[in-house]
Formats: sequence, C-alpha cells, structure tokens
Amino acid sequence: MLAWTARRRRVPPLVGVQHPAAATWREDAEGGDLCCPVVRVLVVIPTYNEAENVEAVVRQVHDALPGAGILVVDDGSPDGTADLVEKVATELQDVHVLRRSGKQGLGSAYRAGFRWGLDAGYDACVEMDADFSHDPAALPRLVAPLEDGYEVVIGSRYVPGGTIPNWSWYRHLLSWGGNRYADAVLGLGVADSTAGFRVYAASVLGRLDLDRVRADGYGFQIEMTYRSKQAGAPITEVPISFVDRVAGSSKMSSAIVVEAFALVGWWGLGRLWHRLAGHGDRSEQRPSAIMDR
Ligand SMILES: Nc1nc2c(ncn2[C@@H]2O[C@H](COP(=O)(O)OP(=O)(O)OP(=O)(O)O)[C@@H](O)[C@H]2O)c(=O)[nH]1
Ligand SMILES: [Mg+2]
Repeated sequence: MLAWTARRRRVPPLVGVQHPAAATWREDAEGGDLCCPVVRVLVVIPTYNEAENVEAVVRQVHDALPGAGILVVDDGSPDGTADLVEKVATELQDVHVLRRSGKQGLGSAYRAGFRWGLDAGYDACVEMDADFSHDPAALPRLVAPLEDGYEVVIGSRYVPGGTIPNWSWYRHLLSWGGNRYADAVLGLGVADSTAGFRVYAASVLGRLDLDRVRADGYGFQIEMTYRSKQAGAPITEVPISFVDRVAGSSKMSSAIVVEAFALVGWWGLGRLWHRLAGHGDRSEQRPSAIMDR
C-alpha cells in the first residue's frame, strides 16, 4: 500500500500500479529517467436512478484513486443522475458519462463501459455499484494485486476478513447458497463469484469476447468469472465489507436470481457434456458453444 502510494506520486497523471503486463512506460517528469510501468484504471459505475448517491460516490472514488478515470454508465435515469455526473465532471478530471436510452440491465451497462474503457486505452476496469455497498476507500486495496500480475481481482465477502454487517438471514442464505451452487456446478474455485466489486485487467477483457457475454445481475458476475477462468486469467480475492444501500432503491429482482440459477445450470450441463465426451475439465479452456448459445 505504501509502495503503491509512492509510485503514484512519481507519475502524477496516472494510477501508479505496477503491472508486469503493462506496456506503458512513463518518463519521470522531473528526472527524465524511465519510471515504473503504470496501469491506467477506469472505475465503471452503472446507474439507474441513483441521484441520491451518484455525486458523493464519484467524489469519493476520485479521492480514493486520484489518478483513475471514472465512467458512469447511465440508462436514461428519469431522476437526472446523468446530469448530476456531468456537473461533477466540469470540476473533476477524467470523469465521464455514457448515456444510454432506457434501462438495459447491469451486464449490458458493464459491457458498454468495458468497451468504452478498452477503446480509450485504459489498462484495467473496476466494477462498482453507485449505492455505497462498495466502499470507495477499499479501491487501492482492490487494484493493488494487479501489481502481482493478477488479471481479475474480486472484492470478496466470503474470504477471511470479508463481512456483510447488515443483511437479513434471507439475503445471506441466497447469496451464500448461490455462490456455493455456482462453485459446485462450474468449478470456479472462487469464494464470491457473484460479487460486483472487482477489477479486470484490459488484457483479460480483450481475450473474453465481450459480445458473447449475455447474462445480467448476479449471472453476469458469475459468467465473467467463468469466462475469465476459461481464458486462463489469474484470479485473486481480497476481503471487503459489503453494506446495504442507505439511499435510493434496489433494482434487484427475482428475475435476476432465476436467470443466474438457470444459466449456471445450463453452463454446468455444457461442462459435464464436455467431460463425458472425453475432453477433460473445460474450466480452463475456451468458452464452449453451449455457453455462447
Ligand atoms: N446502467 C444501469 N445500471 C443499473 C441497472 N440496474 C441496476 N443498475 C445499477 O447497478 C448498481 C447495482 O444495482 P442495485 O440496485 O444496487 O442492485 P444490487 O446491488 O444487485 O442489489 P441490492 O443488494 O439490493 O442493492 C447500482 O449502481 C444501480 O444503479 C441498469 O439496468 N442499467
Ligand atoms: Mg446494491
């Protein structure tokens, strides 16, 4: 953490996370000598009716990772969320809004945000909710493993140190059960595959073929984990505290839970078929036809 801060100071315009795969070598502004490779991080925040949260979350993300870009992907929120972000963007550097028409789902918003980030040349994209369930102060810890060559970092509630302080027993059961189910069926080897606070290196996003990712909500997080694993990405989890939103309303629905359950079952069948056909465990191979159907 200390080292991370020190490196960031050497290269002020960028988030100075060392990354073995990073192609960008920057010249030290003062000395003129070659400095460490740095990763340009884009924090992607999907929003739908988050007027009560969005300005504060953008400011806190900016404070936590001053060199990072921020992209809010808003689906035409009737409450004026996008306008609020545009106002903050006149004040803070590297803050952007991607306006889309109509609510198109969380997965679709992230896919659009990742494509935007890849086109703009960022080296890593962070996924983060706008409702303060994901603490902006945890961002430096979340991006730090990029230094060690990890391509996917998951902010996990189910590794030692991870907590969910104020959930009902019902939400606990749903989330924990969903995770165990996805792990058992898909062999993910990850404690929290439904977590939505995570980082992807651009290298893995480029290998994934985002056009083929189809799920939304929890299913989207599981699918991205599965596809990342198949793409051979080194994945790690860091503990986070996940708190329930205080302002605004949840967009979670039973349809999102059913979609995740059904898709995991479908992908699991594909995995089983692949094994029975004698192709071994396909959890680290290219995505199957069954997944893409
Ligand atoms: N662009 C876009 N953002 C969305 C959409 N649905 C939800 N979001 C945003 O995605 C983030 C997560 O949504 P939440 O409503 O908090 O859902 P959740 O975190 O899965 O569920 P809770 O635990 O109940 O909060 C928030 O920032 C939402 O504003 C959508 O269709 N489009
Ligand atoms: Mg939420």
